[in-house]
Amino acid sequence: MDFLKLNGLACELSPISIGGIDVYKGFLSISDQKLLVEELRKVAVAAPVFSPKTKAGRPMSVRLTAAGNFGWYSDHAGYRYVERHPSGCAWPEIPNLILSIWQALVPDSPKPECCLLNFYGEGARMGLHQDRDEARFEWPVVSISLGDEGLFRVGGLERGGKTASIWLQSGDVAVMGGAARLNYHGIDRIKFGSSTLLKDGGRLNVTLRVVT
Ligand code: MD6
Ligand code: FE
Repeated sequence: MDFLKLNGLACELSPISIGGIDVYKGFLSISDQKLLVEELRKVAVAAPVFSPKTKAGRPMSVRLTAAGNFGWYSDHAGYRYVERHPSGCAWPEIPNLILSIWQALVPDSPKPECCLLNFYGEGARMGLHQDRDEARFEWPVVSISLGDEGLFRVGGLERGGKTASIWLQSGDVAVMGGAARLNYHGIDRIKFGSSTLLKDGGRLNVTLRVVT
């Protein structure tokens, strides 16, 4: 695998299933995580993070940006993928290192078209939601956790149903596909300062998706 010194091969690791989402604990070595942060910083320089507004008009506590053919945006008009950063520039390319994680875990899926970066500072959270802005739901979403721990909650296909939770730590990678692809999920809170990976603390989550 290019560059990556993964702690194991995906086919040899047994993920933990949480609400149907496969979580590969400790998938990325510390050196992988450091390389990823360097690459993702370059993305955030080319495409600075911003706080989109929810449909209700409140700014999200998470700051985000993206790489790839599409980024994600939201305002009063709703949630959608967009081909340009709010500045009008195209999104930077998805770093090869990130593509190799997708390739390692879901080799039979087409290449991801969006690499969404969610940055959680102290107190940031993400409410329960479904990932359903993509044109098709047959391809998985791959999610990489870096930095501080985040409490990930997963439910089913309906809001208000039973949920299960797991702390996602730096280097964990989750795959949400198959019957779980449209399950509700969110981040209740982070343990600010629990990791030293990011210079100023916080949590960085990277999700990869096929959009069209
Ligand atoms: C987060 N993750 O971990 C938010 N979406 O910060 C997501 O919203 C997510 O982890 C789709 C698939 C996996 C995820
Ligand atoms: Fe999501």
